[in-house]
Amino acid sequence: MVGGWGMSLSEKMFGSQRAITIWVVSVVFAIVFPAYFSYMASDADGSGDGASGAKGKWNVDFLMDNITFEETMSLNDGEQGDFYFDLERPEDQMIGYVEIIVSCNDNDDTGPGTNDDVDVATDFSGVEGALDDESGSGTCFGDAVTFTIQLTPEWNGSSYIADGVSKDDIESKWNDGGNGTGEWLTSVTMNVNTEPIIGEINPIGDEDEDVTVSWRVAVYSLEFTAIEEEI
Ligand SMILES: [Ca+2]
Ligand SMILES: [Ca+2]
Repeated sequence: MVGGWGMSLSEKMFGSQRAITIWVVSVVFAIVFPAYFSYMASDADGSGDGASGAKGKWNVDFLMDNITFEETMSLNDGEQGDFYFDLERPEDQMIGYVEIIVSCNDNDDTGPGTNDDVDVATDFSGVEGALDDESGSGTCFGDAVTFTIQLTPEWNGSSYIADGVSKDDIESKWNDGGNGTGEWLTSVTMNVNTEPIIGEINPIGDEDEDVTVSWRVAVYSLEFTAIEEEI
């Protein structure tokens, strides 16, 4: 006979040793992989019925917004100005941090050593949560003093991927603990510096400066989605 018709049954099916090897490997894959997939599936289901306690892989994101407020006062040399900002609980949002910027810009005189400066101290006793007070000094040449007070620990608004944690774990991590509302009192004492007063050349000198205290409250709500594992 001619061609393939003369081959044995095994020769027809497998053709060669190499073909047999491919067959065996294929059969192993056909058995092992469905078993692997069903094991993985039952493992994922078994840890919590898809409820909030189930551990998984999540894409964690934040919807962010700012609450801002500012007030400006003119202060004389040695005068203290008390700046008040009352923060109410934002609806359905957490407080990430509060940034306080004290700014002033003295352009009344230009000689060396004539730039006004400020001493700043806070009183957060009216704010919910046991916050440490801040203090600092700076020159009236733009932003003189900046404080950042963290309310949600570690929060900076960056999205990330969390693996091996539950929905509950993520929600409890990103939480301001109900802190941050209330009166964010910031007191500024002005130090006016001026050129020497010499008769008609500089009859009055620099007497005061405008100071602005601005608060920026970074608020957010949590947004996360489960990531499908690609196998
Ligand atoms: Ca000055
Ligand atoms: Ca001034």
